[in-house]
Amino acid sequence: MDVRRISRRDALVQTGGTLAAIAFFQSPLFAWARPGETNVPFLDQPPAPPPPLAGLNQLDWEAQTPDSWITPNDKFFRVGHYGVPEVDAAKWKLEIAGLVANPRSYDLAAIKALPKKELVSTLECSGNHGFPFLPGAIGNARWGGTPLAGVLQKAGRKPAGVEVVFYGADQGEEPIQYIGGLGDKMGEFKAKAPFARSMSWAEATDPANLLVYEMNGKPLPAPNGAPLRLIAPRWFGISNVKWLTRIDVIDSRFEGPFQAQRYLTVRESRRDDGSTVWTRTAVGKCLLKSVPAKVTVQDGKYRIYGAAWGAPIARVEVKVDEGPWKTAVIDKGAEYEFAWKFWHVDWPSPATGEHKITSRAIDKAGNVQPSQDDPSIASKRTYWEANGQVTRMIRIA
Ligand SMILES: Nc1nc2c(c(=O)[nH]1)N[C@H]1C(S)=C(S)[C@@H](COP(=O)(O)O)O[C@H]1N2
Ligand SMILES: [Mo]
Repeated sequence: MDVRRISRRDALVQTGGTLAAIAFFQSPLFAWARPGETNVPFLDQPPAPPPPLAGLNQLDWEAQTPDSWITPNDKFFRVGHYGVPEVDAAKWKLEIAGLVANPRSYDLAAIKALPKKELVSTLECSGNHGFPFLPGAIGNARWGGTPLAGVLQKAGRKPAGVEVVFYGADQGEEPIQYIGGLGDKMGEFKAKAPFARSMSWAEATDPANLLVYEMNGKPLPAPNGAPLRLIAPRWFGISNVKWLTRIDVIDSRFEGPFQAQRYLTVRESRRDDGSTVWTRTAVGKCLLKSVPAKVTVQDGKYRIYGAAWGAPIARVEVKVDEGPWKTAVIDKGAEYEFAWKFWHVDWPSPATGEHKITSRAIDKAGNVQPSQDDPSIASKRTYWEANGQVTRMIRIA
């Protein structure tokens, strides 16, 4: 994939080909909250993702109903950079190793014997909305497992241990550039290593983090990380390591390819003196975000539905075209810290013709989801962490 931010205008140009197809687009009839309401499909339907992402199983926003506040396991998106590894749960072990006082290995029965906790939380890929073809790399599930903090505290940190590395069973080759001893040998070789991500000890022992073996009351499915995965609800998808085999405590920052190379956000940032510098930061914690999910009509009365997540949500606002922001009603999820909120706002009497619908979330600290021309979004040259306001196009007949 091309490391380049695609602007909304580009996105609309790229989806232009699908506009003509909309006439043939048969919208299924879904009721979110009002009996008998029907969907008015958005004009800007996402294009098909490139073939390597075909198995992503993206969320279909316009098919969401009140029941889909929990995303069913078979509708949950799936990302695996090295495919789905074959893991024999009967032979599987989780090693807790490195700079710990009590290294040990757990089989699945030993993990399940630890205190059980359930958590409803939303998982979003940091690439979601980074491309026109990627609006549905998100889902919300009830995860069941045991707190990671308990396992780490049992292991006990040695004083030098500062970083906790999570390894998956999936492996792949990644390029490494090197310069030989005297600087005269330069080149690149490929190194095979398992998928890995890390957090600091303090971040890893956050009581919210779970080692998960259940998803929506069923055994964790293989594509989502069976037999055991990390769910770190404050973090983008990439940190939620699947098919866990080993947790290593080390004495320095971890710079694996998914930490320090492939998941970087690059911005062209302006300093106070007007000069420009390029900054590179690792994709990390979730960001405040919302989307308009669908528009329905019932007896000529229109309603806009959507979702918000990524931070403690105080409020969601919606605007039509360049009109005023209108506060939405939060319908579902308000009492859950890490689960998305489902919201709606009535749109009583839209004029016929094309309209733009935009939503923005406001968190409890007063932060506002940035607009597409906010410097934090506009200066971004990579597709990750695309939490800018989402605008959808619609035609009212
Ligand atoms: N071992 C492993 N864990 C992984 C990945 C991976 O490729 N390998 N992909 C990550 C990414 S980028 C995302 S978005 C989430 C997706 O989780 P899901 O497949 O359950 O939706 O898993 C994360 N954990
Ligand atoms: Mo991801």
